[in-house]
Amino acid sequence: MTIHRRALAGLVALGSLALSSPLRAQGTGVVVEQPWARAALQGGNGGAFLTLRNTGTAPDRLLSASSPLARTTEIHETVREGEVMRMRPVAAIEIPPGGSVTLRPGGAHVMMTGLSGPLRAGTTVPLTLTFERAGAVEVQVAVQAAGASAPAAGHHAH
Ligand SMILES: [Cu+2]
Repeated sequence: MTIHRRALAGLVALGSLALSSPLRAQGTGVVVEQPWARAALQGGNGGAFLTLRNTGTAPDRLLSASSPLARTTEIHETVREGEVMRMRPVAAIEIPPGGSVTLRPGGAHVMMTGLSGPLRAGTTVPLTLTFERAGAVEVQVAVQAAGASAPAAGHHAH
């Protein structure tokens, strides 16, 4: 009986450790596909778009983003208010296990504001995405022309 209790207590302790650990737990994983952004001017704002694929077995959530090029980086959604479309920050974007979510122009996106340098078409900018379970994932975002509406064909970021 005592042995059983100890084993159980050990399991409970392990369980809570796994929950609070910043390290990647088994069964988690988010793949970031086709990150891209529109060209933007120094001092201005730039939107970044990408597909988040959850290869894990539990839901995960994109909690925050950051880029060394931007003063602030937020996760935005686009909502209709009467006749106008407005952007507003969201706390998180949930990605179901085995599913994917695409951030695209006119929808949810990563908003980089106060750019310390221009986003030039043909270059890449680093972006770190932080997930509740998968932790921090750094990607290189391919900058396209200012009027682009989709990622360049054939471009895959790893
Ligand atoms: Cu925005």
